Amino acid sequence: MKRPNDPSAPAKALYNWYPGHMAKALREIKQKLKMVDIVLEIRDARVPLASSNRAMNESLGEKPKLIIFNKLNLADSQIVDRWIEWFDKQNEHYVFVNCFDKPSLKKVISQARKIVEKNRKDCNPDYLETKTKMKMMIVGLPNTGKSTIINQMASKSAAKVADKPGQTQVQQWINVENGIELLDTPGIMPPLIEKEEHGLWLSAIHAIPDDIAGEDNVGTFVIRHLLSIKSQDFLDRFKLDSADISLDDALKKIATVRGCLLPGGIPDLNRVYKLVLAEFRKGDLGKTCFGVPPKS
Ligand SMILES: Nc1nc2c(ncn2[C@@H]2O[C@H](COP(=O)(O)OP(=O)(O)OP(=O)(O)O)[C@@H](O)[C@H]2O)c(=O)[nH]1
Ligand SMILES: [Mg+2]
Repeated sequence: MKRPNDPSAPAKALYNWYPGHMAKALREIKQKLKMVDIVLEIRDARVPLASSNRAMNESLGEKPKLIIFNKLNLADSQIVDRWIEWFDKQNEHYVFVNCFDKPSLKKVISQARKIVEKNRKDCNPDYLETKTKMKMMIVGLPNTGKSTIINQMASKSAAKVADKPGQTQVQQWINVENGIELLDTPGIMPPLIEKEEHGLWLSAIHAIPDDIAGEDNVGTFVIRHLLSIKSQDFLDRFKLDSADISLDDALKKIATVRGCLLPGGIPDLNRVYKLVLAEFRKGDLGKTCFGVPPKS
């Protein structure tokens, strides 16, 4: 594994994580495509573009697709509004949700059904709306909440979920009421992450395991980011008086406030990075987004 402090590591390679089960999962997605009416692509509302996967999307061909930007409850609502304005100009079906909110998930299902019915009519002008069967394949990057969405839609714990990327490793069909069948698939990373910044964003939201880029690298990035946006939740939680402090001072203060100290009062940085990442991912350090919509 290439570590961030390894000078021989090319920046692009640092964040690449493409274990064997992902290549297999992509092949299986292509095989099952014919069986489904629609693909739900799950992305993370905090990283709306970089949490997509161009290689995977290309293999979906012309299949109707609905993009779900999940984890809305962790995202900065002002930046989300800018993304909504931007996505309204793109030719794609999309919705932002917190999947633990049942009414918004119901809307997702009815939006998917509309897309499916329109597609059926477009393919066959004599088609009469049936409102019966609908098969949906759920795809996306690891840890974006695919299995959780399925469980929420099915109102049961049918698919295993975990707060770590790579939980689902095999496909699984799950039946929902009203003739809906959902296909859970393993999270798939793009084979190559082109920009270092995207690698950091995806590590911060835990689409990439921490041991790929290193907790120190990801933890440092998250602290710098929270200081740069002057997150009040972050400042309050660690009793920081101001965001205009150095990274070192922030690390020392967090270590002191949380008692992460080695003998002699030296900050235990490994513990600090771990706790910052855990609390950030729970949303305890404020709602945030990485990046803003492109100008064009
Ligand atoms: N805050 C918040 N957490 C969510 C949401 N959706 C899912 N999660 C959490 O995200 C974590 C990952 O969920 P999973 O459903 O296992 O993600 P997955 O996409 O199936 O992951 P892989 O199987 O690894 O590809 C879990 O800890 C969920 O509780 C959401 O809308 N908001
Ligand atoms: Mg899963």
